[in-house]
Amino acid sequence: MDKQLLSVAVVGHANTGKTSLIRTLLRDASFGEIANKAGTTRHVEGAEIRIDEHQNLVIYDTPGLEDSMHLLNIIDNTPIEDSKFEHKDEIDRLLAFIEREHEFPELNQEIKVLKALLTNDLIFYVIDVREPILGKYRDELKILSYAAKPIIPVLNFIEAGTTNIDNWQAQLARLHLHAFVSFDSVVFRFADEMKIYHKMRTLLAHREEQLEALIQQRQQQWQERESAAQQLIATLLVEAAACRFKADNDEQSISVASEHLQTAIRSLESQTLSQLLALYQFKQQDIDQYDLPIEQGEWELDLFSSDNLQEFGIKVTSNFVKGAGVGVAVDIFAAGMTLGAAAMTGGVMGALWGVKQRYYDEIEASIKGHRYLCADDLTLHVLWARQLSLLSALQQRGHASVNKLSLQHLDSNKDILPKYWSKWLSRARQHPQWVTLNKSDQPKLKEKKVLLIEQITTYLTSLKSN
Ligand SMILES: Nc1nc2c(ncn2[C@@H]2O[C@H](COP(=O)(O)OP(=O)(O)O)[C@@H](O)[C@H]2O)c(=O)[nH]1
Ligand SMILES: [Mg+2]
Repeated sequence: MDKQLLSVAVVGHANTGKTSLIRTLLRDASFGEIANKAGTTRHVEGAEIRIDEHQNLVIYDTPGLEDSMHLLNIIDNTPIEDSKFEHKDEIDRLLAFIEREHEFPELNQEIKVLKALLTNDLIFYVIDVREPILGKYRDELKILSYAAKPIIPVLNFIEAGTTNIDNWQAQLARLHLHAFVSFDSVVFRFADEMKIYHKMRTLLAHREEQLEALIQQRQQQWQERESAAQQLIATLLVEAAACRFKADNDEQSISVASEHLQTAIRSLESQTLSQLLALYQFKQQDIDQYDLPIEQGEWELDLFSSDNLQEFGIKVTSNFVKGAGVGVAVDIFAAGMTLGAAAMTGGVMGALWGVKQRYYDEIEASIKGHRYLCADDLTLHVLWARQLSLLSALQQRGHASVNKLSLQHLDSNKDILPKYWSKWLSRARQHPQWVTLNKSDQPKLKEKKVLLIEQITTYLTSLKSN
């Protein structure tokens, strides 16, 4: 069976953001071409959004309507006396005009738009609300109305054009267009996208089921993706905290171990980064274009640079020595584990065995003059803040924006750490095996790790709903 299609044509004046809107809806930055000049889209190009195995939503991009006054004039003067035009209405007039397209080579682009109007189920009419309401827009809307298709005006650039929105609404209402939506493909909100689909469902009553399925599917996809991302971040935190390296009790050995530790944690963060970008379908060229603080798939700013503190608004408190830099790996004993002086003496090993089995390695290391290095709290704080900022940037931005959006403005509460933060860290630090767990490992260990990741993920989810 062929797929059932629901089709939308996106029309509007040149440069109102038609291609950008489609990119954002598709979550695909490679669709079409975007430029800050008129006439980038010269032909009709379509792309599909899957609803389920039987149905798709197809969205067609169209060239801008350039000279609507001239076009309207010609259409209005196109004769429809011929008997083949039985309705003698505006649709017939459009059809009669299209039949004579070869006479109007200069209107070649506009005619493509007219064809799209007639062949699709619904029209998105994209408006740059920063523009004053000029005669050319009224003419455009009049032409659109001839096709007698449901129209959803999409008010774009709402962030920059707030003052004009009321005027546009009033004008649209005079033209019987009440079901508009506002959208900004740069400052993207998932709720706005949902509004578009809800309006479609209202206007296309006979397609209600199909649109309901689309709404469900989009919502589910969005949530699944978000929780997958939260899980990636929680896993990163747990594994980075669990990371440890053994060093002898001398400067040289400690510095080598620190290097290893930093390399390991950098690489964990880097893996998470590529997983997050893949999850949100950002490709390398998109990142360059959008100027995220990422270069060649890596964070521009090194995790262990103290510049992170300012960049991510982290206030340095308590036992951190100002100016000492981030990522000074600390002895695991300094990181909150107290075994008491007794643990340091010989013979105690046997006594502790069984009771504090978990600390066996540390005790042994300290007796033999070794120590373990793990990431300090501040490093993990920076790591956490970076991931939260990145996630919020990936979620908020449409696939259409080209301006730099600095991460640090996205979340002013980054400095507030979760209530159980220290507990999480100390639990992870006690389980160095968690970094490399694989299938053959004990299910018990894995279970505990999964449990902690779940707790952190739940915390992240609760942040969202507040
Ligand atoms: N600030 C902002 N810029 C946008 C928005 N939509 C599109 N743009 C920019 O406007 C320009 C024209 O967009 P484009 O999608 O090519 O318009 P089209 O000619 O109608 O397809 C591009 O530079 C876009 O990045 C928006 O909602 N907000
Ligand atoms: Mg375009």
